Amino acid sequence: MTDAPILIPVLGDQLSPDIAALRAVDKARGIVLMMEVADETTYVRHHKAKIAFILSAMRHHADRLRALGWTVDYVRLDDPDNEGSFTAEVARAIERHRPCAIHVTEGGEWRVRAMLEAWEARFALPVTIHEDDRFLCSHAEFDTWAAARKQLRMEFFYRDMRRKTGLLMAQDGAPEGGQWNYDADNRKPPPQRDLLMPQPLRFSPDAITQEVLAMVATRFADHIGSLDHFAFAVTPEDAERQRRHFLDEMLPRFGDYQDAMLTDEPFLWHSVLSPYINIGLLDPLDLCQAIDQRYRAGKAPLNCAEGFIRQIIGWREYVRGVYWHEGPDYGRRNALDARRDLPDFYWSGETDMRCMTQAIRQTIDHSYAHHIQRLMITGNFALIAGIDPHQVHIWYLEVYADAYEWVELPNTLGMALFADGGLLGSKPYAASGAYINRMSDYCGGCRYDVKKRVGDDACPFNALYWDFLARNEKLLGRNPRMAMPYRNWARMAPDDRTAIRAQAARFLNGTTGRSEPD
Ligand code: FAD
Ligand code: DLZ
Ligand code: SF4
Repeated sequence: MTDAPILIPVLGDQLSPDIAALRAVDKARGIVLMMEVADETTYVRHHKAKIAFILSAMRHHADRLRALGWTVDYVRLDDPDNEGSFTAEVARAIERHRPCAIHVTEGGEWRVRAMLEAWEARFALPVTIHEDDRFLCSHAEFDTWAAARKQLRMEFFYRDMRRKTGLLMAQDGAPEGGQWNYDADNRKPPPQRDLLMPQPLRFSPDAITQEVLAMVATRFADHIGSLDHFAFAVTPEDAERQRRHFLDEMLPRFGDYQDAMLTDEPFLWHSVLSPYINIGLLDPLDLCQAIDQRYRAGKAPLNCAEGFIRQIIGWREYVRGVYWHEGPDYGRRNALDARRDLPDFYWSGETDMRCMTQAIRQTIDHSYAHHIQRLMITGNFALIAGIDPHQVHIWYLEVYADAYEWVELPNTLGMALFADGGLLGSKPYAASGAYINRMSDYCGGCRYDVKKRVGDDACPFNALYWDFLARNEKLLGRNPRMAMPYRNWARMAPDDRTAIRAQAARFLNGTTGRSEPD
């Protein structure tokens, strides 16, 4: 038997001491390799705060693993010998440590999967790639579920996950309260401005974070985003503080205002926990169990507890399943043949559309927007304006601190843009200004009139919405869930329809060019 060590590369979104590869190796023989590498910081031009968050959390995690007794070899981005990629850094580490094997936990995107799968041949060493069991649903389980269905609807997947976990289940195997889904209770318009509205905790940068922030400010000066508002937790202890704060202060009203938007209130009653869950600082099942307990203790209403748990064991697990099930070409789909370029204002927020400015500016400031802003403001605009899904996908992957391809891509391409032709959603989430007006206070202060369809001051979402329907009638006209809007379109006077389409064309031609087909 050899005494040679076992190398355990731990990637930047695997910051849990329980990650599968660590559990598989004896501490006495394992050498953990953590790598800050140029390829990962630039494969898309991530928001500065996203890079700072991940690198600082990685550095804190290395210290934690050392304190737990692991030997950790940590390669910093500013190390002059750093070769800039996972594979090249593993090669250098092999020279340093002469391991007899590699154990690694699978990565969160096809690009990284291909990289890890090539290591065995390249390094002539046994490489074990462990499945990432931070998720509730394994790849095999999702594939079995999908194979038995014509349509992959989240709702049925979610019910299976409820049964599997026992979350919010009554004694008799029925869902708590008799219904599986309380979404209908979770669409309240925004409340009056509330001086006591909770805000997420802000964590002052410690010495490690300050060093990372300085490095990111210099090295990634040309990436989108501000570091001035940086307040993310970068340790499990601080992430836990935000988790408790959410459970105490936000959860009891989370459901009611889940879809609401208010000017200059980026967070409302949202948890702002996704960055921590996605890199391993918080465990998703543990969080859902805490919410289940709050409900049972009478500290959270059912619509709030169910609404939150559905997002995690339903949507989060489901989109991941779809991402891996559909294969590496999923990201190339463009069912609606949308070919316009992403308008420049996505990078600056400089547009007269106040809803877009609000969603984009807070994204630039905080690397955060909540779900309805992502889906019904920036996503809806891209959908009805016919923006190239690939460009939209890259934008979302870059700008949000919680963005990894396994979760971002299906949400963007499938849910927001309908570019997978209806695999993820049974109809496009297309909406006119009326929806935004109902769910936000944005329209009041906008230079556009949300009630108008045509004219210089008409809300652009209105003409774009009808133009979207008209443009895509061949594909969407027979969708039963779109029957009502198409009936309304058909009922409009021909002159009105012509004027609306001309209005949309004028707006689009002044805002976005067309990209060439692949
Ligand atoms: P809360 O509103 O407090 O929700 C609770 C938790 O549920 C979140 O922390 C998250 O873990 C989970 N969740 C909620 N909705 C979803 C969903 N649709 N898919 C997966 N998990 C969900 N989420 C990401 O984690 N990373 C992304 O890159 C990402 N990109 C998105 C892109 C688009 C176009 C859209 C429409 C949604 C995207 N989402 C993404 C889902 C969702 O918007 C974020 O998870 C949520 O806004 C994170 O903020 P929060 O923690 O305050 O969420
Ligand atoms: C997103 C990211 C960034 C910005 N930088 C690093 C890094 O320097 N080192 C690292 O290990 N991981 C980083 N990550 C996260 C990886 O991109 C992520 O682990 C893969 O995409 C697999 O999900
Ligand atoms: Fe957005 Fe139209 Fe409302 Fe202005 S009027 S905020 S563009 S929906």
